[in-house]
Amino acid sequence: MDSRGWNRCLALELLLLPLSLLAISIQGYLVHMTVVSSSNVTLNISESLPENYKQLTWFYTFDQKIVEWDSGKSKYFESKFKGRVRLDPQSGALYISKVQKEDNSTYIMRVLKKNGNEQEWKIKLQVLDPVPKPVIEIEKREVVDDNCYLKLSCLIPGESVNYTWYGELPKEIQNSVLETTLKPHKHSRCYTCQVSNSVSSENGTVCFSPPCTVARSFGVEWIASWLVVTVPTILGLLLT
Ligand SMILES: *[C@@H]1O[C@H](CO)[C@@H](O)[C@H](O)[C@H]1NC(C)=O
Ligand SMILES: *[C@@H]1O[C@H](CO)[C@@H](O)[C@H](O)[C@H]1NC(C)=O
Ligand SMILES: *[C@@H]1O[C@H](CO)[C@@H](O)[C@H](O)[C@H]1NC(C)=O
Ligand SMILES: *[C@@H]1O[C@H](CO)[C@@H](O)[C@H](O)[C@H]1NC(C)=O
Ligand SMILES: CC(=O)N[C@H]1CO[C@H](CO)[C@@H](O)[C@@H]1O
Repeated sequence: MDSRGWNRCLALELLLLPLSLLAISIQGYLVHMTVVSSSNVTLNISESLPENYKQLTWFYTFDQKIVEWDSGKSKYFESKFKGRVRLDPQSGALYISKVQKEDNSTYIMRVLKKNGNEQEWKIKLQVLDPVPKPVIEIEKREVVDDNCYLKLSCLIPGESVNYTWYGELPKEIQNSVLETTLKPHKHSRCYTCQVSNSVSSENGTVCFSPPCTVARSFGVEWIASWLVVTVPTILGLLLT
């Protein structure tokens, strides 16, 4: 991308950031926007429209027109956007209220200039639902000498999310499952699972008091726990 391109991108970023957008990345002249569902979105380009353009059209996909401005009038087409969109002919901005997941698409704005040429801009809009609260499933086995093996599974129904476990761990774990062994301890130990996508994040926390009792939990909707009777073979398996 040339420096003019970058300037445009920067300008666009600065322009869009205050509009409660949570993540924006830009590649070339195709703008990517990621927004949370139910929010209001403005699709806008960073540059001025050509002077005295003749016609301006916003498309949802190439064959689905949303609105067309021509001879001083905006015509809104029958589409799922009717009643939810508004065009600002001055800037070409398209306001969409209450975006839904189904609204994700590459939107196209096409402008017919006075000289008969057409120019086109594309904005790729991704609409994500906020992540739900995670559910932590606990599997524990008390092994000899008050060592407690824990397998904590952070569960989210069918979503594309990132997981991070925090707690008294050598380092954060980027996985939905945390396996650790609680050594004998005096104070309770807590583990937090953070689930996030690019528009939101939620935590679930579970705490254990010595030696291995679930003490407190936050953001945990239900807990399944299996207390497995300790037998030397399990210990053998776990400690290897
Ligand atoms: C979105 O826009 C509608 C009107 O179009 C307004 O009533 C609502 O408050 C707006 N919501 C947000 C979150 O800005
Ligand atoms: C859209 O972009 C143009 C050009 O940068 C700017 O003048 C205008 O204020 C913007 N409109 C909105 C609604 O953000
Ligand atoms: C998860 O994290 C990686 C690396 O930070 C990122 O590239 C990816 O987009 C994230 N996925 C989601 C669903 O947020
Ligand atoms: C989730 O937990 C992490 C780690 O403890 C913390 O940094 C973050 O602020 C928490 N987020 C929320 C929404 O509570
Ligand atoms: C442009 C875009 O992100 N399109 C996606 C919208 O959502 C459907 C279904 O989830 C996907 O198949 C598209 O790729």
